[in-house]
Amino acid sequence: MPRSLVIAAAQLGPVQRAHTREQVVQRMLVLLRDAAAMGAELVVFPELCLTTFFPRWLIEDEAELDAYYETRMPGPATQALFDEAKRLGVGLHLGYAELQHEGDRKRRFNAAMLVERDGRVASIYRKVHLPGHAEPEPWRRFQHLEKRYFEPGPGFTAVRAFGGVVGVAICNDRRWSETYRVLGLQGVELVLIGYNTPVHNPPAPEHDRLGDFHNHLVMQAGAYQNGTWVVGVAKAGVEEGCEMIGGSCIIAPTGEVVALCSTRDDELAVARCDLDLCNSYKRSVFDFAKHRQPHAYGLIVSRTGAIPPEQDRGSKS
Ligand code: ING
Repeated sequence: MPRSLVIAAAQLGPVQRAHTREQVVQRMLVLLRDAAAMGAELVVFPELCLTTFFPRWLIEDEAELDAYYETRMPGPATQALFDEAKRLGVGLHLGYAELQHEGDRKRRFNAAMLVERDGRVASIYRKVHLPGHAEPEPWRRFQHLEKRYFEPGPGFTAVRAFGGVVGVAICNDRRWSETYRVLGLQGVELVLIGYNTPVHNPPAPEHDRLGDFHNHLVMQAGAYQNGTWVVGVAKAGVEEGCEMIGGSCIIAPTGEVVALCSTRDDELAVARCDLDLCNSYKRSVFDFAKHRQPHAYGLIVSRTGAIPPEQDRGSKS
């Protein structure tokens, strides 16, 4: 009996500053119900899906900034979504800004929660790779202040859920091969990744034309090189004048895209994912125990930035 799981990538179109959480949840409920009607057992929503992508602005008033975070998940606005998912027997993944109070200290994470079909919280992941910058850079068309508004999370932990081994990553994490390999070394069979990705990247505008290509390149590579399914889900479209890519997709362990959104609006991409499709990769070309050579990989952990060799070996001096 194949361990198959019907998964829906539930892409969201733009969420404007004026949109309330309740309005966004109403859109999510439509996607959830449509996905359930299509047989989905897990519905994957994007990164920071409840609000507009607020790191694009410098927000100096702390109360204004805090208003973008959740202190409880589910909270007042999302309880209806969690209740409906449980009623439908459908699992959820959703990204949100998490504000924790530790004594008189505030801790802020770019988080994502995985909820099983019975409503149990299977995992809470906190984004490790925070792109952008911590101090405002006025030269940019828009800011990307994730390093200002969030702390890096502790790491990548796969959990048993939905009949398999499931990992979560968020947005920029998907660009780093370490993300998939740390999960791969836990036997991951399904990696869920929400993202909010502007088309324009101010430090490297020459990359803009390749945004959609790089989006799929990194997730397809991660899937194939670790013998896992990967589901990438965008909050897409033009938010407050900032254009964001779509391209939400479901990628098989073969590396192939098997379901794809074609708009930048609220849209579902659904596929039946046979988790046993991972096995032929995990037991052959990517049989880690048989083929990996950790003695050669030390720099990956011991070194952060690249350090080139001192000089050209062929040089006379
Ligand atoms: N967004 C982007 C991402 O990694 C970015 C940041 C944009 C990186 C464009 C490179 C190019 O997809 C988030 N939220 O991480």
